[in-house]
Amino acid sequence: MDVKWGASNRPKHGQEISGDAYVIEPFSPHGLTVSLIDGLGGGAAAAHAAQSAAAVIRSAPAQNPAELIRRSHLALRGTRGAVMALFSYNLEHRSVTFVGVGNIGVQVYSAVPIKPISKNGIVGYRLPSLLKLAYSYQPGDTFVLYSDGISSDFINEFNPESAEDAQSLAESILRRYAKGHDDASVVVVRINA
Ligand SMILES: [Mn+2]
Repeated sequence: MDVKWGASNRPKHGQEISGDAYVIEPFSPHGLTVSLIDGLGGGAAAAHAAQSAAAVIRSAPAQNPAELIRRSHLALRGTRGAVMALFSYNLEHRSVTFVGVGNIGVQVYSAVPIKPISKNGIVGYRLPSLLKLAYSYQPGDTFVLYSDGISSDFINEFNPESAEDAQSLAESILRRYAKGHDDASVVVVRINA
């Protein structure tokens, strides 16, 4: 596959466990589902909510992203709830769909503008009408999902032409831009140039 990915997740200062979770799940024959989930609040209760949504996605990564969010909404009833965003790639057709609920940051460095937006809401409590966005991507494009524990300052300071691999990119964004007072996580998907 002409794609590489990486991720980094760190609890806020003083916590053992992060309330953020991510999923990076290839599926047959040319699919890749990538999601970042931020459980509301912090600690074990937030982690439980985020991990519940992650389990829903891992159990059916080929399912369309809006359906995965609806299933997560049902699975998260009675939990703290979560915000989440999801990309589903077709690596053969170089197409990707996006669905997001709540404040997961999305930055795409792309040859043709790709600017997904999420609807306001909380998975598990208030599910908005879901907006499924579809894009074509190009070789060399880089997709970044990040939780609100990461400062969006990285957007203008990161050089998308850099040869850094996806994993070191995720780690360096987290190291330099994590706010400290919240769980922080970054997922990077780089399409090979
Ligand atoms: Mn957060």
